[in-house]
Amino acid sequence: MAAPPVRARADYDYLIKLLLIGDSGVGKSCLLLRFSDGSFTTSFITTIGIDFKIRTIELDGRRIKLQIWDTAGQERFRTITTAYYRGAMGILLVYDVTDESSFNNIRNWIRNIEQHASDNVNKILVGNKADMDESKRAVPTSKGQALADEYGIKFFETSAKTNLNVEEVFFSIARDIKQRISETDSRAEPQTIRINQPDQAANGGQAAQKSACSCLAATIGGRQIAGYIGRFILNVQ
Ligand SMILES: Nc1nc2c(ncn2[C@@H]2O[C@H](COP(=O)(O)OP(=O)(O)OP(=O)(O)O)[C@@H](O)[C@H]2O)c(=O)[nH]1
Ligand SMILES: [Mg+2]
Repeated sequence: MAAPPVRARADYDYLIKLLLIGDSGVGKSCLLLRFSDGSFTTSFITTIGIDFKIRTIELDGRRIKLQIWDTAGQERFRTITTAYYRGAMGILLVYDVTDESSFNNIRNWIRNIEQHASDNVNKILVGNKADMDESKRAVPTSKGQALADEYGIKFFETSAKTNLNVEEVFFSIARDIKQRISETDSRAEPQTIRINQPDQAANGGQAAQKSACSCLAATIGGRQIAGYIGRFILNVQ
């Protein structure tokens, strides 16, 4: 009888970690609920600290597991929420098109990213509540676009209520991150073990171990092994 596989195959090719930030009340949790569950509520239940949801999407024949962290916009949770910036591969900066101060604060949120996130993190600007009556609008689309252009990032106006552009925002940033990851992989030195997808944090490092072990098996007999092990340890940390 054949031996059972050591580990079942992961149910995704890439794990992408996203973070939603922006002032309290702009609709971060509603955008996430719309994207993950397809639902919307008008009641405002402010996020306490941090929360997350998962949705797996398909991009160019690859399964991308999106782990989306939803932060509290309230100042009193800032210490907790900024601790999550470092692990993010992409950040959605959300403001409310009917609330000018939430738009003006985007510059502060970007400063927070510069201080706490990885240098290569992907960013996207999102003007939410675009369904609201034009008489309530405080930030014209052109102002949102100009700010995004200034920072060289993509921009979408969305509505969690009507589902306007919600899929587009998440798919757009996921596609950009996937491209960045694959470009980094293809530039890697051939002798370096690439511990890429699936993410080691999500499965206790087993995937990383598996990929390192198969590489070691293929190169046994050479003095390079010590170097490989060293790099492996660095990569899985
Ligand atoms: N009209 C309209 N209302 C929205 C939309 N998105 C969210 N809201 C409403 O805005 C309020 C705040 O939404 P939340 O998603 O809880 O806001 P948040 O950004 O998560 O706020 P914090 O958790 O405090 O940071 C709720 O009453 C929602 O119903 C939208 O696209 N259109
Ligand atoms: Mg919230």
